[in-house]
Formats: sequence, structure tokens, C-alpha cells
Amino acid sequence: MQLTQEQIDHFQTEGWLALPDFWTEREIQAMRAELERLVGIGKLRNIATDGDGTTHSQTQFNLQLCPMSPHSDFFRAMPFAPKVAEAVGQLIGEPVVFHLDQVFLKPGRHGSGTNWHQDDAYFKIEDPLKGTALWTAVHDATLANGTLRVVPRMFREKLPHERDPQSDHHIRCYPDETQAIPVEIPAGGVVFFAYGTPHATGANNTDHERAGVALHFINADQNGTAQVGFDQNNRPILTGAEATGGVREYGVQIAGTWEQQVERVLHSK
Ligand SMILES: O=C(O)CCC(=O)C(=O)O
Repeated sequence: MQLTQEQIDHFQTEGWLALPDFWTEREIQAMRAELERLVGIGKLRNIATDGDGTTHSQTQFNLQLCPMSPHSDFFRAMPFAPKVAEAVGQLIGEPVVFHLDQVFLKPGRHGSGTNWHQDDAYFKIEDPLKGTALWTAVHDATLANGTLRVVPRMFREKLPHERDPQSDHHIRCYPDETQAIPVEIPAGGVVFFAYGTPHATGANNTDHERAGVALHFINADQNGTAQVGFDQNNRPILTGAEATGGVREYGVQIAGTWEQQVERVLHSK
């Protein structure tokens, strides 16, 4: 997937970029089906608390699974979809390393948001523009269901973070929200945002669930400092001379299997 120079410049100056038609309808249907399976077997966990950072809420739900790939051949293949590494490589430079994956599911009416944070407050890479999330709107992401908000041009500023009392483990910061931009995006669209870009989502005030899948990528030259995520010595290398299509990291060939995974999941529904 060839990005335009304008799109690359947008990411590198604003710290984020939205692409509304990234995934096909079939890919999105398969993501929904696979998420339903993971929910059905109890893999997602409510991380929302009643505001004390510890007591799990019985009324508010922010369901998460991190990482997803060990639990799903489908999601393990997703970062190897050719258009993913192609797009990410143009934004953060080659070689591209897969760092972590995560799902955020907010049920209708009871889904709580994820408070403001910079991913780099967790990940701590040296250059906050050389790591990016690729956040997929698995359902339409709207103002009503608390779509992603980002603060542009702030990725170089390290904001102080403290424990988020609305979650059992997150940290949060307090950027100037008047500078924030809501990014409404249809299902199948994606938002790239640099590790330094402050972002948040709001509560889901609709009757329908809304899920976001966030894949995280770094340029290989940031692997030394990047915290959290897959084992530092075994993070999947997606592009460049050392890429093995997943064989080195998983012992099997993953590159080239994405379409097969999409069809497998759709047919097992
Ligand atoms: O989808 C969400 O609710 C939160 C996304 C997010 O904060 C992230 O990907 O870091």
C-alpha cells in the first residue's frame, strides 16, 4: 500500500494519520467473528474499576486482551498482512518490528473509555515518532461511542503520568483537551498514532458494542529501549534482511497466511 507524501508528512508532523478504507468488509467480518470467539471463551478481562484503581466495576466495562496473538492464529497473522508492514514502514522507516497487540472492547451503554495517555509512557522508546499504533475500528467509531481523540503535534513532549483510578493497571496524563481532535472513522478504517501522541477514548453511549484492535510497531533501531510487549529478543521482524515471515519467532511461516486466516474464520462461523 503506497501512501502519499502528504499522508506521510501528516503523520510525521501531526503525529497521527487516519485511513478510512484500510481493511475490506471480509477482513472486518472475520475480526468481529474472531473477537466473538475470544469473548465466548472468556479471554477478555474487564479492567474498569469503580474509581479506586482496584475494585472491578460491575456496571462499567472496558474489556481487554493483551497480547492477543498467543490466543489466536488469526490475530497472530494480522500484522503480517502485507499492507500493514508496507504502510507502517513508510511512516516509521524500515525495518519494521512488531511490538505488541491489544483489543479494547466497550459494550453498548456500559462501555467505559480509556483515559488520556501516551503509549511511550509505557514503551519508552528513544524516538517517539519511530513507534506507531495501528488502531483498527472494528465497528464504526463515532462521537457517540467514544471514538479515539488525539492531541496533534505533541509527540515530542513527555507528559507526566500517574495511576489511572478508573482502571486496574493503566496510567494516565492530563493534556490540554481543548487541543484534542476526535477521529471519527468507519469500520475498516485505521488510525496510526505515534508512540508519543496523547490519545484517549470515551464511554460508549450507544446500544451497540464497539471494539478497537491496536497493533504496535517500532523501527528496529528502537528495539533496544522499547519496554513491555513481546520478548525483546523474539519480537517478530516484519521487514528487512532479518525478516523470516514469522519462522524465527513462531517456528512456522506466518507471512502469506492472512487471507487464508480470514477465510478460515469466516467459514468456521
Ligand atoms: O480503543 C480504545 O478504547 C483505547 C485505545 C488506546 O488507548 C490505545 O490503543 O492505546
